[in-house]
Amino acid sequence: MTTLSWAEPYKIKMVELIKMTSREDRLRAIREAGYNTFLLRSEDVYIDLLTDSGVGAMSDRQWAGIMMGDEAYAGSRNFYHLRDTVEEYYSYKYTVPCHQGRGAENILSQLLISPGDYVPGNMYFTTTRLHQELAGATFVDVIIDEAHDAESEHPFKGNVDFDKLDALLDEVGAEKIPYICIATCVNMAGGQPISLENLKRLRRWCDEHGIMFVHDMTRVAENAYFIQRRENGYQNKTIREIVYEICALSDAATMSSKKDAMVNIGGFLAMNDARFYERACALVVVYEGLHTYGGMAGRDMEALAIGITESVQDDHIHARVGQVLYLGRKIRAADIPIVNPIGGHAVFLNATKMLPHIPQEHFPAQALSAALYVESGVRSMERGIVSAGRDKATGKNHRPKLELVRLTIPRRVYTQAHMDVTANAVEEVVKRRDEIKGLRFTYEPEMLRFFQARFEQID
Ligand code: PLI
Repeated sequence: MTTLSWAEPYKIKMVELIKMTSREDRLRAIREAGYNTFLLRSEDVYIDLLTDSGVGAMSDRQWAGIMMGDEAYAGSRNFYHLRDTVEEYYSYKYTVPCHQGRGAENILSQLLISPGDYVPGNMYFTTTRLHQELAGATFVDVIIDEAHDAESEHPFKGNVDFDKLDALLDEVGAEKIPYICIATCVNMAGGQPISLENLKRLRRWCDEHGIMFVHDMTRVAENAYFIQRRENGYQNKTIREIVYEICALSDAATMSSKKDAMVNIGGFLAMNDARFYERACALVVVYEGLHTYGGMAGRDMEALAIGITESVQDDHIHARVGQVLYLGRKIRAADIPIVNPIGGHAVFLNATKMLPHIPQEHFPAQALSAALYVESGVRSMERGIVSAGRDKATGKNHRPKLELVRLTIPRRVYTQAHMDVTANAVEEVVKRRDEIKGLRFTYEPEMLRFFQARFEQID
């Protein structure tokens, strides 16, 4: 029974101690980290909102599953449990385990893309686009314009714009579009959902043009929550039913199980076509491992199978998104600009508005993220021009309209008091915003630069 309160449907059985550091410690740490929060040691972090990936708290049942690991090289019973769970909850007939989401993206991109192809998607994701590009494709953004506007209150900012999709089709032809890649609860847009109406229309479009529909289902349960709350006709459906309905519209999926499914490591590629499965099995052995473990330990596949069942429970998802909404509303109430509507996995601060004195080429979101850490020990992540990287053809910086700092909430980890501390920390850093300086690169990696780039302050 879903109640009005988002109170957690669990109690705490084990805790991990964390400690607060001094401002001097944090200043030293961020300088040593080249102003990149990815390069901090986690021991120097108080509240870690870098990501929701692989950092959720597993349940006692999942930990019991760890003890049930069958570590046979081939044909582990945990693989069959995982495969059956994927089919039961997500509809896909065949499952190829991978070590995490990008492992699945690599296999998918290599199998489906030929050099010169185009892959449309509802906004880029860093690793997804990179694997498409490494396989020779060009990513084309077909998300609605509202998704690029932090202030638009559109309830389904993850929706596909069919005019953009048709324009691409007219320009390059269906034979150059091997598939469309659609993310549920679009990460880079601020954790924004896609509607079932839009997904159904996309299914018809794909059938009409003979184009495959691939689903990045990393945060599908959170997307289902917004459908249940916002889309006509779904109020009385369960999250589990909505998740199944979403998945059943697509032909294949990549999954980073480190998010929705609350495991520390793991993912998969799933599909309905037997021939595609055969080809994926042939390739997974090259990069990940045998097709019955693909880079995952048996115990991790067991924890994942259990995590999937927990991730679609209404009470769980209500509490999970409820906590994100709680933090977002608190920050918004202090007149701090964030992406609206508040998303499913994170609150995104609008750095463009918060730091108008820093031009985008001096990385305002990166600077704000570093300043928030120094202020409070809260670790966040840049999601703006640094994350967007460079255009593969021109070498110039992509210049995304959204220049954001992401406060990402791990699942089942932090308490309401931690959210209060975080909101206060953001308020404090806003008070000192004029002191925040822009940054420039001292080291810029060629690929996925945001992970390991280093910066210095511009005086
Ligand atoms: O981190 P991986 O390789 O398990 O998954 C890659 C990945 C694919 N799709 C989407 C939508 C993601 O959000 C994603 C990973 N996201 C990370 C690590 C994040 O911090 O958001």
